[in-house]
Amino acid sequence: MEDKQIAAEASVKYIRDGMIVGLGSGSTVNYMLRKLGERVQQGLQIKGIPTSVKTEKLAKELGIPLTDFSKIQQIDLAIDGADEVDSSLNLLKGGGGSLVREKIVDQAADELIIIADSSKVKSVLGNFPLPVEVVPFGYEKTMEYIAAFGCTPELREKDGRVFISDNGNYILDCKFDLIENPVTLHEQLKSLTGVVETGLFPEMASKVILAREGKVEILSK
Ligand code: ABF
Repeated sequence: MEDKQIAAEASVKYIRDGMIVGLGSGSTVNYMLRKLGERVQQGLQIKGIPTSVKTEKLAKELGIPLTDFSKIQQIDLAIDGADEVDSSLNLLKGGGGSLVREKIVDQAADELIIIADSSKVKSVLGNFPLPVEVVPFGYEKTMEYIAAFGCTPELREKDGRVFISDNGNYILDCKFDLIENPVTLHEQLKSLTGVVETGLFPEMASKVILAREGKVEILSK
């Protein structure tokens, strides 16, 4: 079993009867969904809030009951993936293009658990290009403003066409040298009118469940 699957399946132990669970996105989360689906078939009573159209589709296929923000008061636990994690549990996310809905769900949760293989752990964020979701209107100008913070923004494409997020926006993948101050950079980028959200999730995760060569490791604040 690969490390990301080990980490994903270990996270399901934290889901208890009656919980409202934020369901993240990505291949590691997909392993978690499959394990969660098995537990639901065995009688676990939970309802999930999906963070992407892809997650919603897989959750439905697995028989995981879903709900939405109009029907719930609180999200007890969110489980999500990440592209990078630093030693302060700051996250760089959005490689899958679902960062806006992920952040809405993750920040609404009482607890956020991140699942990943150990290759995601970095001393400093930024080796992975930072995804930034932007409004399509005037994105060329928004790109200029973002580049002024010391990066090279690139408009994400998929299958030869501009990638459109679940929210109808564009994603810019912004290559920084390194991101020494993720909180400051996030705030600077969010101050730009055309920016919807950044893939920096500073100080949000309460726990990171990793797997390294088959063994589970837990990072917590
Ligand atoms: C999602 O998990 C995204 O934010 C992130 O890009 C992705 C990581 O995908 P994978 O688990 O496939 O590495 O939450």
